[in-house]
This record gives sequence, structure tokens and C-alpha cells, in this order.
Amino acid sequence: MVLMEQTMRWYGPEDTVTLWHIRQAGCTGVVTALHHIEYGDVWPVKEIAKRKSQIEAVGMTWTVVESLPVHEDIKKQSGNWELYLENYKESLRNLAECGIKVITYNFMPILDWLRTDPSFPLPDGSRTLRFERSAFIAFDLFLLKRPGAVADYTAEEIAAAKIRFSGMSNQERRVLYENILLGLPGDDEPFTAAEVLEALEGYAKIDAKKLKKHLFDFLQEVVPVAEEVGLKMAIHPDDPPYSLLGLPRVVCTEKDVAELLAAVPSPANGLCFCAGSYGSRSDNDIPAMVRRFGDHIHFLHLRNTKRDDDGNFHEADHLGGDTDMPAVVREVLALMQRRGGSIPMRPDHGHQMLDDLDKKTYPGYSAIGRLRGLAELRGLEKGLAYAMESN
Ligand code: DNO
Repeated sequence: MVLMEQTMRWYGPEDTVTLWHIRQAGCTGVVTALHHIEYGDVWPVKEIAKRKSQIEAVGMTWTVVESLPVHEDIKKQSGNWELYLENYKESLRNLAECGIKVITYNFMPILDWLRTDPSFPLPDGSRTLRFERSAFIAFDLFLLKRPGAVADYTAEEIAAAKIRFSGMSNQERRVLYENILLGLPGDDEPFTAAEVLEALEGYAKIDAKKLKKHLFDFLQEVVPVAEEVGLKMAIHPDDPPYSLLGLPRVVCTEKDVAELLAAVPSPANGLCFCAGSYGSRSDNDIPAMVRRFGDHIHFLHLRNTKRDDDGNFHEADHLGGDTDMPAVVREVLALMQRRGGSIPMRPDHGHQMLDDLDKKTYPGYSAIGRLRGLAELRGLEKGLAYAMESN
């Protein structure tokens, strides 16, 4: 029976979780990016080949890039966007030349994933990533002081945010501010409020309809190149999957996905199916989405979230939370047998636990929590495959 290719994300030579750690977790593949290259610049063959050989020296392969970032100018179709688009295509050709197969990217304006607390304590003493709506609104209204922000919230939400904010010490406010502006994954420097407000201004005239059009225009350009060189594009959903700070977010729901796949019909126009991001909305049926979009799923992020009625969520155990993970893995198994090929998967995030509680790692990317998630998913998959074979 065809099983998932097990991988972990590696942030490169600076990562305190080493390639050997990843190999010892039972991975055969590594997911990484050339984080030292400026957004928009071409990834040269020499640099890609160097990174690839570092991974191969430890007995693993580099099949998935996460991410080849899309420059903000492309999302806005402003400034030097045509040059950045050509650079993107060149990077794709270079990656294909080095034998890479899958390219993960996202189309979230300005910020990538966002949480209010990367270190939320769970009852067992481990720590997880959490999004708390009132804290986020308090940040938006009282720390960032985004012009016009009040119009985005109900009177009840504003009242709750006020109470939340007045109960915070100055230190807690500073921490909240830094947590939210943590910046992009792989980057230690938070943005300043002035930088964020200026960046937001750049999207003042771009609503969801327009951003969607820019995404489809981007796909129209890059998907034919991916087809030509044998790559699969894999878009990561927006995380959390709804509008934040007044910014449009356009890869959130099943409908968004159906539209983007229809806009440029090709197997190369595919998905990084992040069960955790889609799963933080109650109207996304995760197993059903795997079934319906299966042919376009080129990479899997498996994780689980627990939501509540106030719009908060935290990252739960991989087999806990609101998403029925066994049902998801069963769909993935059926899909891989139908396609006759393995799909790369990584345990997305993990709790900070055991010895990692005292270590500094990228939020969500400590070794032991991810190892736990991977081991549970691996066992789940094996058990389901065994049951399917014996039937
Ligand atoms: C967070 C990640 C995302 C993802 C990008 C893909 O942990 O899943 O940052 O890498 O959105 O472009």
C-alpha cells in the first residue's frame, strides 16, 4: 500500500533542530527554503544545489520547497511586479533543474500566519500556539491603532477587547504586540507598527475581488512554466482563514479553492493542503475537501485545532481537536492508492514540551512536539492501511 512520504520542515543551517534530528524522527524527506535570499530575487542553481547536497549528505531528499515567496508587489500588481514575476519563473526553472518537485507558496497580503500567543500553556504543562480574538482586536484598536479599525468589529467585540486590554500589564501588552508582529516564519525581527500601517496602506484599494484576480493572473503566468518543467505548485491557505487588519484573504474556504483551481485548470495548479488552517473554520469539511480536491493535493500539512464559540482557537494534539484526523488520513490513503503515488506530508507544528520547553526554537517548530505528532500520524496511517488491506 502506498503511504505518505514523511517529512519535516527545516529552517536551514541556522535551525537548532538539525538534519540528523529530522532523520532520527523517521523522516525521509526535508522541506525547506533558501531563507537567506531576499524576497523577489532569483534562487540561483548553485545555491539550490548546495542546499540539496546538505540534505542528501544526511540520507534524505529535498522534494518540497516551503516557501518560494511571492513578492508583495506581485500581490498588489504594483512597482516592479513584472520583474519579480520573471524572477519567480526563473527560480522555478532553476529548482526543477535541481530535481525539486513541489513548490509551496501563499498569497496572504503582508503577514503570513498569525497568532496572539505562541506559548499558550496547556493543562499538561506543554505549550501551544493560540489565536485569541479579543486580544487580537485589542492589539488592532489600542496598540497598532489602525485607522478605521472600529468599523470591522461589533460593539460587543469592542467592549470585550476593552476589558481584555485594561486587564493587561504593560509587559503583557508588549508581549502581545511582539507576538502578533513576529513577522514571517524564519525571521526573528518583528515589524514595527509604522511599517505595518504603511504596508496596510498599500492594500487600501485592493479588496478580495481584486486580490483574487491578482492571484489568478499570477497562476496564469506561473502554472504553464511549472507544467513545462515538471513542477507542481502548492498554495498554502490563509492562516487564520479570514480577513485580518482589514486585509483581504482569499484562500480560506472550499469555494475559494474551487475557484482558484477552475481559474487555471491544470494538475500543476495545486494545493498545500493544510488541515490545521482550513480546519480552524467550522464551515470547512476537511475529509470531504481531501476527497474533492484530491488530484490537486501535492503536499500535506497535518495538524489539528480546537475552536470555541468566541472565535478563539489553539493548536491541539495532532489526533485531538475539531478535525477528525483518522477520517482525513483514510481519505489521503484512498487518494494515494487511486493516484498510485505517495504524497509528501509534514506534521505541521507541535507543542513545546519536555526538554524543548527551555529551548529557543521557531514557534511551532520545536523537535519533540513535532516528533510526537509525526509518530502519532505515522501509527494512525499504518493502522488504517493494515485494516484496509485486511478487508
Ligand atoms: C506556518 C506555515 C506557513 C507556510 C506558508 C507557506 O507554520 O505553515 O508559514 O509555510 O504560508 O507559504
